[in-house]
Amino acid sequence: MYKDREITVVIPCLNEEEGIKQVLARIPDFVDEVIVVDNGSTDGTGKIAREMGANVIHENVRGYGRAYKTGLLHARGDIIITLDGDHSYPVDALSYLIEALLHSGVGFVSASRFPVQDSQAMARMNLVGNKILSMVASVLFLRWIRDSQSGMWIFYKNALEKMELISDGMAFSEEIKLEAITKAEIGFREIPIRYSNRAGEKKLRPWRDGWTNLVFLLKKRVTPGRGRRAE
Ligand SMILES: Nc1nc2c(ncn2[C@@H]2O[C@H](COP(=O)(O)OP(=O)(O)O)[C@@H](O)[C@H]2O)c(=O)[nH]1
Ligand SMILES: [Mg+2]
Repeated sequence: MYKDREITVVIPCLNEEEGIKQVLARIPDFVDEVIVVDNGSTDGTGKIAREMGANVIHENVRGYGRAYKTGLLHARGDIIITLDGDHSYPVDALSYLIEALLHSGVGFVSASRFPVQDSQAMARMNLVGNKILSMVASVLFLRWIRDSQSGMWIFYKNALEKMELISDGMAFSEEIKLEAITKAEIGFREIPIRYSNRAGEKKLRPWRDGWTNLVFLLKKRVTPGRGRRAE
């Protein structure tokens, strides 16, 4: 519990045995529940996470968004925090981020990796791709978004009820932010964090995922209400 709020951390993992160990070892005591969504890993991710006390949920259909949709269904905390299983997001900043949410007056806070603090942490290509996607999202949705692809979010669980989340892939990251932005009753803020080099192999395919995310943005702008609720 943190200030009378139950806290759930949700982590999607595809072959992250190296990173998940480091992440779970640093989860603070006030976190009530850690959900690791094992997205068909063939390494020891699930076993390690279980041994370290996480609630491991298996989702055999691949995809970052798919993993999140499954994991979020099980989250019971009042406040949900997400991050990657690769130890690239700051686990030691959880209380800072919860405080930011509690003081922000909004329902959804996204941790921005920009301005970049560690120039080694993000490959040049990813940096350029992230900047382009964030710029396009900002123009299309008339709202300044510094890091549309960040995978660390802090939000009240009840914000989920107001969202329509469709994407099974990497576009889930921009989709959940845009849902918070376009649903005025939720509200959106960004707050800078330090981003580090990931452990293990990256799963993002820059060209393919970058293109898919760009098309997703355009489609979402044209047909904002399409799709179904996250099931
Ligand atoms: N790309 C991808 N990532 C997945 C999948 N399932 C879970 N993940 C996890 O989603 C997180 C984001 O992937 P990552 O390679 O770190 O992308 P990046 O942080 O954008 O470079 C990692 O913790 C992955 O292990 C999946 O099917 N595809
Ligand atoms: Mg990552």
